[in-house]
Amino acid sequence: FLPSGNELGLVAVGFSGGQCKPGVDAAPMALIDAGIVEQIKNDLKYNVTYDDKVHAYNELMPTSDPDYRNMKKPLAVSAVTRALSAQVYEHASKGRFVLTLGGDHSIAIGSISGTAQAIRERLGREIAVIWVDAHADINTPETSDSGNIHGMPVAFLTRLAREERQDVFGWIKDNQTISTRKLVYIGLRDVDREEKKILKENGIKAFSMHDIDRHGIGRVMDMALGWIGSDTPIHLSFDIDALDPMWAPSTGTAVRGGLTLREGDFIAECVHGTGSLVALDLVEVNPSLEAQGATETIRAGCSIVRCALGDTLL
Ligand code: B3U
Ligand code: MN
Ligand code: MN
Repeated sequence: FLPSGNELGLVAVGFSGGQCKPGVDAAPMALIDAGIVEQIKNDLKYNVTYDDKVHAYNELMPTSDPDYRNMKKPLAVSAVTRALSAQVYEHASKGRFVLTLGGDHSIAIGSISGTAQAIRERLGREIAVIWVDAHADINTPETSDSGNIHGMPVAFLTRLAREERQDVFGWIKDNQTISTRKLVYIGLRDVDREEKKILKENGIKAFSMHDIDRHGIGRVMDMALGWIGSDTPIHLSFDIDALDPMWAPSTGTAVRGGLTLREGDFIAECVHGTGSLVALDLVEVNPSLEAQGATETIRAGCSIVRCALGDTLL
């Protein structure tokens, strides 16, 4: 089921409405200016399908978007992720590997639902999701303290949170959802109390920074990929804040005690090595925060993407 012929579809999503800090919408352009597309084409030899646009989805923005069930900007996030879901589906259903450059992590509602649907239809398979992040992003609207939807995407994708209203994620169909059994976290270190309860009660596989300290990233990757099992299509959703702020300071909610640059790259290399990776998100790069560190954060993001696409050291 490998995406055939090194075909890659790129979607650039300049959206920041899943959280409160402006600037994360500028990340796709910053990554592209740093040469990510050339690297993918020339160095890694992918055939890239890209509409040459950073999508802001301005035409989808509601004039009024009051909080609903404690969610901030519910209409905007729902509309953008719905449109993104269709874009990602379009690429994935044609057998392309899909690279989505965010944007805040709420956009994973769109990218993962699109991949899940395409892989179900094309291969009759459920995808696995590897979520690399300092945070679990599995709050329901009711458990969230912040109301920021970038802290909720996993809840909506797994149906732990659901909403009937079509304009507030009610558009998510069963064939666009993922199973909690095929979800694995790596890098967690800032998980809300209610989220910990959700992880426990649902038996969700999670490797925290403690686990990485104890076992080393090599064994953690063996365990993570062993849990998923070989021959399962994988969507990798990589939040740059999984990296320690030493390597990726320019992100909305930096948490100290994170992954080194090499550990982040290693995760991406290992997932590539399965031969089962079908889609990748890179999210939460915010070049306007810690401006001195923006260049390194962008370079770290480019490096993660290259590693996930098969760049090798030797
Ligand atoms: N869990 C908190 C904080 C958070 C989640 N994701 C990020 N921050 N980046 C929340 O708001 O749900
Ligand atoms: Mn996240
Ligand atoms: Mn995060």
